[in-house]
Amino acid sequence: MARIVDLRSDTVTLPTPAMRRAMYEAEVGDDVYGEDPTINRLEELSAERMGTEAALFVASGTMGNLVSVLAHCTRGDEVILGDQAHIFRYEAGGVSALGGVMVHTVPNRDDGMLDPDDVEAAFRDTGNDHFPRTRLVCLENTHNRCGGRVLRPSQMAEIKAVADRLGVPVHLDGARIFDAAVSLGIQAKEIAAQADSVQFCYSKGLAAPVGSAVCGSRAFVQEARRARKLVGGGMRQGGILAAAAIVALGEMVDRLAEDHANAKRLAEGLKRIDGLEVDLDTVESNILMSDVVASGLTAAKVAGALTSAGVKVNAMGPQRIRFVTHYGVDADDVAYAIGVAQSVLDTLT
Ligand code: TLP
Repeated sequence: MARIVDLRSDTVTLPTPAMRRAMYEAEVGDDVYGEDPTINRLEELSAERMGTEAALFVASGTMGNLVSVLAHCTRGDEVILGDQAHIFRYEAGGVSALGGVMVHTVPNRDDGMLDPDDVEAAFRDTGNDHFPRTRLVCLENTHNRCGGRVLRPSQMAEIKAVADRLGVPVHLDGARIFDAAVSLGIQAKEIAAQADSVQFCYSKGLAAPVGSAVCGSRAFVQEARRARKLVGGGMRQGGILAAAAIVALGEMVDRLAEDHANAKRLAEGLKRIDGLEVDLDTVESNILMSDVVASGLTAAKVAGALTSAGVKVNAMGPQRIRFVTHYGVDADDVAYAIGVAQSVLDTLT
């Protein structure tokens, strides 16, 4: 069979042998009654990792962000978030469709940050009956569409300060918060401390098959639990899945550094290819973006040709391709992918 290197996303990671064993042996119960010991354990461990009072196991990052917004907001409220935010771009408009919540976007800077002045200017005057009520600010770290860029806690604190002053909470889409933490050489809880609630995924770089956590105060998590039921996310004997997530938290965090090193290697290799542009300074975690402008081709064309040649990638814009490294890709795969990219670009240009 022809060799495949799948760089579409870290969502394609397969569970480790230790995860499969843990799933087989998991003690389970009915989680809607709070009786699944494995989910209860996972929730404790997750809260501990984020430094929050409580955590909730949910089916996906999308569901985690949705129930967080539902817990913070009511219909007609407004959320301020970046125009490149995953919640705005890739979650099927769930907060509006299911929560009746308006989104108010402000531009994301290239590094994934929001301008604190823009956030402040986006706040509504609560004394004016014409306006929706600003109820939440959302950040994302690492930032997916900005190319896996990492926000430092000090940057997040600038946004938190504005939100605190204006009296609304901050939610962090921390789908890849452990990538941010490993990249900065700090604990994830130092990042989580700059938000009132956090969603993070077990199922991306950490390689668990399914699931995310929603973390925050006990009162917030209770509301999120109710919202999870509302959207059909009460999972009964979900401990089978939580068992893999426990292994993910325990064994898969530190190795994210390998994915980051592989992303750097890949970036250096792709940069040498005529027609592909990569800004090495922006490669901070396991995601990198390559510009195809110089090739004179569309990203869809180049991504299609790479995929046909066995290096699977996604176009993330008319002239941008995203490459994501993960547990299923080693240094040899990276070297192979660079070689394939070279010959694909030679053929196309
Ligand atoms: N992102 C996926 C796609 O939806 C684009 C990917 O391949 O990167 N927040 C962030 C920052 C994400 O990147 C994702 C997934 C989610 C939330 C949603 O997680 P899931 O897929 O578990 O619903």
